[in-house]
Amino acid sequence: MKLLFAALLAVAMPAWAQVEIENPWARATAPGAKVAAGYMVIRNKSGADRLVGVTSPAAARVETHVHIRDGDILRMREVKGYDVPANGRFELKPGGAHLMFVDIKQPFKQGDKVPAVLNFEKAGEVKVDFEVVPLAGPPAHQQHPRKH
Ligand SMILES: [Cu+2]
Repeated sequence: MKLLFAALLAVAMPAWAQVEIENPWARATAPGAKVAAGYMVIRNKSGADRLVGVTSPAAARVETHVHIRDGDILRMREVKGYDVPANGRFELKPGGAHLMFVDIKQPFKQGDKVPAVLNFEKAGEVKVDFEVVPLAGPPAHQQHPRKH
């Protein structure tokens, strides 16, 4: 178990990367859906950086979105990327910031790994695979966030 965990980490976090991606996941899509949302935690081990773009072979384009509360309504808005503070973290999560895979080429199905390339201003390209979880809910470890 420990070995497997180490192997997974090695894939997600190359030793030279100054930015680490934790727990990248996406929700399975409903039939006919054209968009899908992706979430993750960006951890920065260096100076302030910025996620400036994302590409994926699974979608025509990938946008960076945030949710903003407008009275009782939660609206989605595209932003020009996310600032990741020096030696800090930026979390994409349901109801907050998220990647939007637009015009997906096929439905995201539970168990799929959706590849994407994150482009950081300083750290450069970081490859990541989003694990697709059931449409019904976030993965168990998302339901009870750990306190840091
Ligand atoms: Cu969105």
